[in-house]
Amino acid sequence: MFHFSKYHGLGNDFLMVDARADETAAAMDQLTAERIQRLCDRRFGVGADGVILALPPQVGGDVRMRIFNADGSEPEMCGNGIRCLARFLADSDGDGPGQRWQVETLAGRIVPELLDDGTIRVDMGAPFLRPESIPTTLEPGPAGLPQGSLEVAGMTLQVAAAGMGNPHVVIPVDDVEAVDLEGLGAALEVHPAFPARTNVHFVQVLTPSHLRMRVWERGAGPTLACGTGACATLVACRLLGLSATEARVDLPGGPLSIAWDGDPASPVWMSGPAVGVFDGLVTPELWGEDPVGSDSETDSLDGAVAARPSAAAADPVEAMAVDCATVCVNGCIRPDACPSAEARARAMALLERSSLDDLLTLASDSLESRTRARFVGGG
Ligand code: ZDP
Repeated sequence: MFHFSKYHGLGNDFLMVDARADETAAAMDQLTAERIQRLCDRRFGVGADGVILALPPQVGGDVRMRIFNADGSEPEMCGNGIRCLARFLADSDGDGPGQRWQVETLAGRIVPELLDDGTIRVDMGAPFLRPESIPTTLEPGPAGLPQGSLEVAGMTLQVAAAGMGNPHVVIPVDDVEAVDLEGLGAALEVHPAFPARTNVHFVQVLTPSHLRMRVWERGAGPTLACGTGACATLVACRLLGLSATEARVDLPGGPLSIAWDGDPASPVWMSGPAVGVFDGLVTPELWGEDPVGSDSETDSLDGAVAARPSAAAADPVEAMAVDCATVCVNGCIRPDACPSAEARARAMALLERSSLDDLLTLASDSLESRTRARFVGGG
């Protein structure tokens, strides 16, 4: 069963999955783009801007993070998401203020830290300012970052581009509320000036230390907040001479605090909240069965992973420790080779002596006790 925890950073929301156990990590290659779209669908699924996996580290970090947008695409980094990851790990492992995590991402090593007031401060790394590193076809301009004018939906927009591992285009405007976000956001996301598509940010400078943004995200559309976007926007505004080195950045979902000293080699610092909302289990119907050896192996997210070492990795149900009490409520799923025959016998005995109401109470009690342990007790 796919167990997730719902978290958000200023309304930018994610399904968090603890896949730090090797067998669960192996099973995650069944998380196909199509399944992510289903999970993130706000009507037919759970609903989220994306899915975030906490995975075993590969290059000496504390944990590896993979993020998937609601459309199933895999970006390099996420700002609100890494704060949610820090909060999720702290809630799961019982960590307190001062805890820092060396997180491996496709954008390099990122370091969130839990602060006394419960917010998370993140060393987001240095910005990407060379066109090929963003990537963009815009040439570097006088402000020291790629900039220029782009024709979009019949308008000529003055834009600047910066990367935080993922691409961002920043458009200073007089009034963000007056912007046609749906029209311009969607068009700019796929503009040829951005070969890997891009996140789109309209920014209004209220004062040099107070900015206001609206966001259209690559692979997610309009969102209430974008952490990497707020960082890229402060960097662009600083280089364009529109902002100070530190600013409060207001997003539709709330404010972030962003700081950057203007030196291209210096890290950008982001501080803000992250909140746990609920835990859940996804039904087999929503997860969707995929017989072993089916095509889904080829459309799994990471082809390289498809070439698995052992049969166990080919069957996520086999690879995961089966908790008959929650998984086999409708009868044992692997009667031929139940990985825990003893558990199966207990499950069968439980079924024989319990009414449906008892079983439903049991299932909800177990979910509630786990959620309470994580959100209240920690660990
Ligand atoms: O680069 C992208 O495709 C983004 N949509 C990734 C998600 C970014 C995020 N919203 C953030 O806060 O940086 C999570």
